[in-house]
Amino acid sequence: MIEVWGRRSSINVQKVVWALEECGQKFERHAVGGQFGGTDDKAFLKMNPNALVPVMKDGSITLYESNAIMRYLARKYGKDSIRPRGQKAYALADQWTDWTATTLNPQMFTVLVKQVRCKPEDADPAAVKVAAKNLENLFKTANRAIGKKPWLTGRHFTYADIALGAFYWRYKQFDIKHANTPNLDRWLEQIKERPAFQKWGMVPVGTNNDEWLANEKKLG
Ligand SMILES: N[C@@H](CCC(=O)N[C@@H](CS)C(=O)NCC(=O)O)C(=O)O
Repeated sequence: MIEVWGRRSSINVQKVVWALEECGQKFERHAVGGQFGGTDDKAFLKMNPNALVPVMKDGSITLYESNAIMRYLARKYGKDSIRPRGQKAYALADQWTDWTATTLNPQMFTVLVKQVRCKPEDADPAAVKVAAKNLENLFKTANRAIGKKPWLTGRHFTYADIALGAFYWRYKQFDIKHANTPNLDRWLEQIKERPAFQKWGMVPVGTNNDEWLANEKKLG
């Protein structure tokens, strides 16, 4: 049985368990990280010396890095579900997946830790304002790229839709000024219809630290 280590409030864990569900794979998940701790345990550090979630174990393969895990799942189990079909779709799926991690995530992280997941005295509205402006531009870029296409890379759903979908869902919950991105809104409506997203991706982020921590505990 595939095993996953990670708390459900983590966006990177959400991507992995959502991908597993899309691939129709059964798995066992252990709530680790955040309030649950465990990432500094010797056994965990052996799996991921970075002390971060998620970690996935499939037989003799133990992997960290959520996007690497999604790509592994796509190759091994994702034909007809999350695996891109053809060179162009593969190239675009990787481009967008990397974009979420390297370009989008730093701005998302600023809003998360300076507005939602911080004590009131540690909030930094100025930094959040700058990040929100950057996010408007970034999501407008993605909005133009998806255009009228059903999914990010074309006609078929791929792991890139999971990578961007998890972030866009969270973005829409942030209490900040949002970009006008109707193509992404239309695409998110399709994502919301997917049972795997409903089960693993539709996770409330909360508007303040207390809500965040309460959600984390409730979700496991
Ligand atoms: N690049 C890594 C980032 C992993 C990461 O930053 N994980 C965060 C949660 S999203 C974490 O483990 N934080 C510490 C904790 O939960 O205790 C990935 O995509 O898997």
